Amino acid sequence: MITIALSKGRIFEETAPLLAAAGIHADEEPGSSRKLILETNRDDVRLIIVRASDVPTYVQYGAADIGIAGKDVLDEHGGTGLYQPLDLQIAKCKMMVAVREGFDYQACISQGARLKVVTKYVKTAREHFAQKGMHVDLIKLYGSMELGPLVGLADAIVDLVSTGGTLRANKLEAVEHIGDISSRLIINQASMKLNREKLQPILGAFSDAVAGAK
Ligand code: PRT
Ligand code: MG
Repeated sequence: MITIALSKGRIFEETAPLLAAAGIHADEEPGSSRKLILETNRDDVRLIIVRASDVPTYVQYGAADIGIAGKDVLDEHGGTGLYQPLDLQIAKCKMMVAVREGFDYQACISQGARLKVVTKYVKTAREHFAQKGMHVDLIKLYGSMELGPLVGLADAIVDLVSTGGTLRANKLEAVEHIGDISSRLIINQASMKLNREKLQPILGAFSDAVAGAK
């Protein structure tokens, strides 16, 4: 049995066409189903539906053979035990630093001010500010980072931005680009060796579908 770990929402939506290209169709829509294990048209392939940030963990420990996870999530996880053979070019966005409109971020940097930063991406943020030689106090949040600077919890946020609509709606502005994010196919390293003849065609179909979508 090949188990594929996916999250609901934008990753599933953008993965469904890739699965279809590999001849894999879920029996139910994860959006409407409450089931956490979805059977597919193939007897030897099933999908499990997990939190986006948990996908690498399921694959690392072999509870799933394959997963699809954002680079943001993989950077925080660290990638232990995972092959990352393919950039799927889906769920694209940017990791950014943002502040309240009018907040003089550059002046803070040049004065060497110690900034308070809220983020879900503590490792990414720590590495980014360390590389810039900036001293920051990082405060971990699990969501709605945009609120932090509005209520005095922080001076800045590190978060994902796609359309920019959330920043605008909360009168925040992006001041620094940390990196480009997209979702990656990940494979358990031991499973890749043991199940190569089953995994290789799926990997190949995904790879062709991504190349065709360019
Ligand atoms: O389940 P859990 O809440 O823990 O996970 P999650 O919220 O990370 O899952 P999900 O499904 O929202 O995101 C899954 C993956 O999609 C992420 O890991 C990213 O790799 C990718 N992705 C792409 C995004 C975005 N774009 C994105 N815009 N993930 C989140 N956002 C959020 C962002 O954090 C911000 O709050 O959308 C808001 C900004 O969007 P705009 O369009 O207003 O700029
Ligand atoms: Mg979300």
